[in-house]
Amino acid sequence: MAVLPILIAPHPVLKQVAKPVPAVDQRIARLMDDMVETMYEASGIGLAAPQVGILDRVIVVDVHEKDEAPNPIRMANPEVVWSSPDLAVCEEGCLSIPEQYAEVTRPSAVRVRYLDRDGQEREIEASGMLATCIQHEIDHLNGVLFVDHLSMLKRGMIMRRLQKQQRQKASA
Ligand code: K1U
Ligand code: ZN
Repeated sequence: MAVLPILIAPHPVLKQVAKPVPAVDQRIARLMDDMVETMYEASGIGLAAPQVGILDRVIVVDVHEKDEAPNPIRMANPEVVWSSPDLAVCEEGCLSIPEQYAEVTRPSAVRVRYLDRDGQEREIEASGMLATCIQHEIDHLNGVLFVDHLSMLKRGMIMRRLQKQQRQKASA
């Protein structure tokens, strides 16, 4: 397995729409494993393939608590087949927008169809942080970042703070 470099906004690849994978072959299974390792190394709870520069519809998530065993979920071609009418507000972060956080409103529960690491079709019903994280990752597959759910004012503030932080990091 390998740790992959994570793209930082405003990288143009993060705004592109990823392509469905025709099947979960060896390359996709390997990509899923590398993404799980990359997510853990970055202390994240999710990761989408475009964040590592690959425009395939693949995501990984793991929202296990610190006192629980790791529970990574690998998904190809994830698709929301049902969303709850009730909404939840959750503070979100993004490994492609480091150290910036904001509250985002989304459906509080979702049912998602996907292909697992063995290419088997599965469905999962998620609520709480898992629902938020899966929706955040599916957004990445459609070129959408959590800041795109905010007002133009808040988005501008976060992107300016990010650019300042990246400039300081580059000159340190
Ligand atoms: O897709 C990503 O960039 C990963 C992202 C997932 C995510 C976090 C929070 C809400 C929705 C989706 C992260 O893992 S950011 C880092 C993180 O662990 C975190 C940040 C804020 C709240 C909880 C966790
Ligand atoms: Zn993200």
